[in-house]
Amino acid sequence: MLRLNEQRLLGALDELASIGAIEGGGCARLALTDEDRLGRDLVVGWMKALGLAVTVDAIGNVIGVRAGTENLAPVMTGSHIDTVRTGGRYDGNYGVLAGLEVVRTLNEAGVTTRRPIAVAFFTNEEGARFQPDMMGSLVYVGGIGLNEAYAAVDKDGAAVGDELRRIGYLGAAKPGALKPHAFVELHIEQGPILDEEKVQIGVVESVQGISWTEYTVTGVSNHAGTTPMRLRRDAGYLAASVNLFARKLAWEMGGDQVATVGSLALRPNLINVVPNRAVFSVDLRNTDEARLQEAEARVAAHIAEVAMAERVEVEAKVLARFEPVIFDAGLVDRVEHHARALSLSTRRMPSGAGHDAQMMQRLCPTAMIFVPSVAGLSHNVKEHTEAADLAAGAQVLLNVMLELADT
Ligand code: HGY
Ligand code: MN
Ligand code: MN
Ligand code: MN
Repeated sequence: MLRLNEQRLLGALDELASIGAIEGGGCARLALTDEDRLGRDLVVGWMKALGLAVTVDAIGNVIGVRAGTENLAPVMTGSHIDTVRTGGRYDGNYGVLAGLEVVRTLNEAGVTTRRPIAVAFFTNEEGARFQPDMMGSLVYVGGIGLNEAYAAVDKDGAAVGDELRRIGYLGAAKPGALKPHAFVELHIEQGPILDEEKVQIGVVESVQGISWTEYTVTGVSNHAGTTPMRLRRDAGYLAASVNLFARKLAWEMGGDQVATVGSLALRPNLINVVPNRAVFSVDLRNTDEARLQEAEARVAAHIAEVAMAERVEVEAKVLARFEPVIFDAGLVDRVEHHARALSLSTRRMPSGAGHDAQMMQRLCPTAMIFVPSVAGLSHNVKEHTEAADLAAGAQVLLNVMLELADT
């Protein structure tokens, strides 16, 4: 059996993590920043050195293709190399670099495959700077148009289209022109399940639904000392109230329901002024669409009730809304089969995090392979996966792709 080179994979992960490196061993390469550009340039260089035909599409997705003996739809793997601001070194990067290690292993062994093999990284998977998240893969599958994506702006008003041009990744290729035969994404779990249960491979059956909303609350700034409580129109109070409500709701609903108020900005943000403006985000997720809609409705009702009582105005902006996605059953079985054939322990599970694979399932049979995250930490510089687990996941990817490439 073809074995990939674990040390090379670890070395590539370290080298990519050195770009945008931050205190504590993580990396910050927000989408379309100069750090993202440098990471992209490094990976594109590796793709070319492996002899891949590299294309950059109009939303900045990059795909390297290794020719097959027949001109058929490729077997594609990939993920993302943009990170959140407190990113670890494995989220996304691992799937892309493992894909390149698969190619390197085939090249060294002189193995040809019937189908081409493609390795992709998609633009702005994280959605930390520009929303929606999974933007590049969403455009790739026709989920949103290029102009809508180009118009997305960050907190400083910089637009995706302009930033793509600025970093030199506004490509010519039409997103989605290359329709894969199948797509398999290798990723760290980013949650605690595999680590707690000491299971080596997560056979991912689905991705939970995601609901991102940004609320802008307008109240009245006033003196913190002289303004009696009965006269206040405190925008910050509503934001805090939603945070408490959403958290309590998630506990009450139980199951997979999660709720996060991750970003909050108050104005004027001064100790002695009642805030007249609050801008905050609500991230709600559930594997069950009906339950997710219930959570959305209950949060919205709470906001309306408090806004009325506090006499503040609230404007809601949906930043991302994706229903749960079920992966291709046959491909999921194949992942499980190959993991077990390597005597690796497995368990089937949903993904709590969003991934490019959830978009690719709209285009072709798709599945994901998870490896454990130590203590379930991710979107945290302490994100860690043991070398043996990284190697095991990549070996499953190699074996699944090799089999698919000859179907
Ligand atoms: O938030 C997510 O799950 C994805 O990484 N953007
Ligand atoms: Mn990721
Ligand atoms: Mn992430
Ligand atoms: Mn993700």
